Amino acid sequence: MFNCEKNTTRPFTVIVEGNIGSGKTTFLDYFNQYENISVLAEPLKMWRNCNGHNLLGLMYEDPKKWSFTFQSYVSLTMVQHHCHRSPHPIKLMERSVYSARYCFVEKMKRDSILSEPATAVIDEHFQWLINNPSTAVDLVVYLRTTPEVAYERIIQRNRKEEKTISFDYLKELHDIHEDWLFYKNLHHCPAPVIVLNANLDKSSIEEEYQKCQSHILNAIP
Ligand code: DGT
Repeated sequence: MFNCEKNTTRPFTVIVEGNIGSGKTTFLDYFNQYENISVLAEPLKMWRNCNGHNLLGLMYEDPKKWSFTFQSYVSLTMVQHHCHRSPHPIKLMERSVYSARYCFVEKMKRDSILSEPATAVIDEHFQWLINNPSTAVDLVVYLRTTPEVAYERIIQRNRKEEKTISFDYLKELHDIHEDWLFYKNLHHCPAPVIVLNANLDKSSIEEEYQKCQSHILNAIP
């Protein structure tokens, strides 16, 4: 069994989840102001450049060919974040091994993008990971948007790899997040969930963030 935090106390670990375009980065930026929190943004830069290969771009260009490769790399980079030795008592992570499996791989399974053998490997790997102490989490913050708002934000930010994302894709990914974290009838939640209204725009969202601020900041005495 691996435990990257061996001989250290595991920080209070918060994973920030929500659909593509739900505002996870803005949420993390807000909590960056606190000195006792380590903020780990999603390793998007690595996904766009794995030894010269843009795996994110390849996955969107040809999902059947590249999804397994992409998910393998997502899993590695997420484990690196779960294992990150935080110098602070609180750690905030953008996404996790959980949303990779419970949302994205779930969607790929439904769309028959992954072969059964590929899914079997991903599942064995995932089961092994979540039985290890390093992937334990203490709180989930679910940034809940409507798919319409998330879609509009994706259009506005205009990331070149994401041009092929359709509204239907985003809506199904939304439903999967909802079933997992709001209705809690899909997969198990790894920790208690705080749901925030992430449809609000930048001018009013900080008030919404404050609803979970004390849960995070007061977690460690
Ligand atoms: P935001 O807007 O700040 O809430 O965060 P985003 O939308 O930049 O971050 P995220 O994680 O929702 O998505 C970044 C890109 O990476 C997006 O195109 C979806 C993709 N992505 C993230 N995790 C996975 C995964 O496990 N599998 C697949 N297929 N795509 C993923």
